[in-house]
Amino acid sequence: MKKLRRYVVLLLALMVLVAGCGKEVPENKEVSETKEAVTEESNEAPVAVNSDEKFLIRAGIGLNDQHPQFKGLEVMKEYVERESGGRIEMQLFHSSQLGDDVQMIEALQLGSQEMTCPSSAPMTGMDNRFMVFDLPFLFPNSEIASAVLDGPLGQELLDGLSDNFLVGLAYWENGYRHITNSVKEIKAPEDMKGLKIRTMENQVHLDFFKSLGANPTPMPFGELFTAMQQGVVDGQENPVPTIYLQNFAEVQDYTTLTGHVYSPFVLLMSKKFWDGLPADLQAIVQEGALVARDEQRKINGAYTDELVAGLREQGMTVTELSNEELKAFQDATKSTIDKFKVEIGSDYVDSVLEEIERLSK
Ligand code: KDG
Repeated sequence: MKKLRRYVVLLLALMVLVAGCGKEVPENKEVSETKEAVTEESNEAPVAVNSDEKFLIRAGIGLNDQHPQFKGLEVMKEYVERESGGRIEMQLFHSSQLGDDVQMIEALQLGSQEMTCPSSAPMTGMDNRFMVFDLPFLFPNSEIASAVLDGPLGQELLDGLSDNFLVGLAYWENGYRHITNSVKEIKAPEDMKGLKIRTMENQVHLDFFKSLGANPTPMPFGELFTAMQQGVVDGQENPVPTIYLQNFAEVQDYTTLTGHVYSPFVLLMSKKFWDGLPADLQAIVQEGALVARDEQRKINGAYTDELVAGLREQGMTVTELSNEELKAFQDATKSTIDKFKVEIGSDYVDSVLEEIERLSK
């Protein structure tokens, strides 16, 4: 199924490449022409605008415009537009306005959108190694997670994306995920039995919730709120900033701070668009992605610390687990690591585990 989907995307991308041979990306050409027309209408002497010099980056995400992910995009927009002297314009879209994570990734591959920033979970359709980040209770803290992601092991995965018509620019932070639900307080793995939980579209997440006895349903983020509201699912799991800023308290009563997985965002660009960017602008985009990454992680960290209290103010019961209670969740889901190790690639998993151990000393 995964292979079939990949072939369809490859075929479509080939068709687009053949059809577009020797042409500019249409939307980006239109931007230049619009700007030319505006200049010609004014009384000032027309400024010659070379259509090759203006580029439009449409960046779309699933979360809303209050989320640190969107703030990161705002930082990047400011940097890239300033440093390029206006040769690049960034337009930002939130709340799945351009589609869900999988749809936007496919739009990048076809060259009909320039940038998106999914969680790493839906990326596993392209490279199984991304599943390593979905293994439960892997990273002991976010500093170590960032160091592994920004180091050679994380970079290796970003570099591999070019085979899938994508450019991996950087890892941003989604954060430690926690379980919410509308039925009861969760303190032990047994409490999860029979609960209908929305997960991201990813095998490791499904397996994790199955080993807790829950009933997991994969679903795009954009459909989640309504699914909780209508009782299609009892609960879900996401980091604190998302639970708070997407107002999940309106449809969920309980949060348990399980922190069962650290979820990175992967900042992606369309390779078709990237290949048409002059080298100086490529450098500005790459640098902007890293400048914004550092700022985005800072904002996300601050929100994470502050907003646990916010969830209580929104009326949720927030349950913190003792080390012993947390260990019960770890023990119940240990089998997930063994089950997926071969599929991910034993060598890659071992390298990540060794790196975590080295950084933990
Ligand atoms: O903008 C990113 C979101 O679309 C998504 O990745 C958020 O963690 C997420 C989820 O639960 O789908």
